[in-house]
Amino acid sequence: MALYSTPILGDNLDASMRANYTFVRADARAVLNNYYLGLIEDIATGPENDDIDLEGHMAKTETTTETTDDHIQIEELDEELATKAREELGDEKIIEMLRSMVLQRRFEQHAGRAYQRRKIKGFCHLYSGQEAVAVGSMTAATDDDYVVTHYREHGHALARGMEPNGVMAELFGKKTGCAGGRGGSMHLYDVERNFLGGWGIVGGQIALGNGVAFAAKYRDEEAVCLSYLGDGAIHQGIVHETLNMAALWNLPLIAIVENNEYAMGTALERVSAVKELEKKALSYDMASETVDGQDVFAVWDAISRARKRAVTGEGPTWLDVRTYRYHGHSMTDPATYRTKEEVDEVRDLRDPIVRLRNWLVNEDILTQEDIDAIDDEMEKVVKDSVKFADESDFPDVSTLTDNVYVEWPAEID
Ligand SMILES: Cc1ncc(C[n+]2csc(CCOP(=O)(O)OP(=O)(O)O)c2C)c(N)n1
Ligand SMILES: [Mg+2]
Repeated sequence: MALYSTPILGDNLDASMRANYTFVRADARAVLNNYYLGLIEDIATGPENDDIDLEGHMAKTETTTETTDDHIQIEELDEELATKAREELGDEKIIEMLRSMVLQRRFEQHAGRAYQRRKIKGFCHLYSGQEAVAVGSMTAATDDDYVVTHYREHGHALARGMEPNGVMAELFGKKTGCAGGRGGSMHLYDVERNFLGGWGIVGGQIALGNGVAFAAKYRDEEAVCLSYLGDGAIHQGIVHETLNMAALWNLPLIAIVENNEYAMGTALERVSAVKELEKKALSYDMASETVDGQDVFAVWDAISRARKRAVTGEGPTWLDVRTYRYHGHSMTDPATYRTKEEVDEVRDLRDPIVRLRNWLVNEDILTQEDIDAIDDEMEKVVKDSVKFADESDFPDVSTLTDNVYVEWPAEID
């Protein structure tokens, strides 16, 4: 934890700095103590035992939808949208969607463990719970579309088809990482896949996404820019300037608010005068809707329709995608601002992976054995990525100043 590496300045500290520093140290110590005492689940990233199910609760491995004393009733996916997805995507594609979601869940569990082993340093924001947003939206996108997203983006990168090895190595800061080890967890990048970053300034990335959308329109490309932001970004001035410009110029921007109910430790309801975020788009005369972000088909459907609007010149879309994050804001967040019961309720009733698995089994598309095999396979893929990252080298010091300035003449098309 960086807090402990701060040099002790002793008498040179003025009183307010000293008070702050003492507070931060005490806070950090409390976090660690609670972690070791097992009081904080969220700083940990999942059970060490690989046999345990994806959610950390044995009961939820059941694929039943009956409610009995022993079984938990999981919410079903929207039947109409599921039927539409089956007709338009086909079963193989839907199985791929499940595979991607399981890959992400396993990836985050291992990323969390690697962080605890201090293999990953700096910030690390886990995505578990939100997988349906990344997978539903990327499934609706074409290879020509662009992605500009926030810092909680491991899931987006994997859903876009980036190699787990390259993503994990980036988290480890290794030169085999997708950004050469220079970006880390918050700055994943893959130009070939039009994946233009993870960005850390809350709300800032939506303006970049709008610039990309502008370029796509200017070049007459049949492409949109999927621009993700958190609920914590919606009151940033730049977001509103961007929405106005996108609507005014009819840009192919799809603004996807991953509304996971919290911005760090602050609940959305405490900061937003408007509770139904889709209303925000009314000021800009822009299409908008609220989407169940725990239903991968609902996300796919909403983005597909938004994409169609954008490429046929009907302009941008703003989506309030309701989701939830299982872990704390970042690896050092004890998440004391919410109860374990609140987290468990989402895990028990609306987990996006369990909902899709149940549907697949109920529709006789997959068996429980198939589902277990996918889980085992993804676990192995992720374990291999950890090994790959661990065994890769750090960038050489001689490359320290590489990429600071653009090579000239730059290729401009
Ligand atoms: C402009 C700006 N202000 C403050 C921060 C510090 N900060 C980092 S993450 C965060 C909360 C963002 O929450 P949200 O947008 O809901 O995304 P989530 O973490 O829930 O995915 C804040 C305030 C920042 N990075 N940038
Ligand atoms: Mg949030």
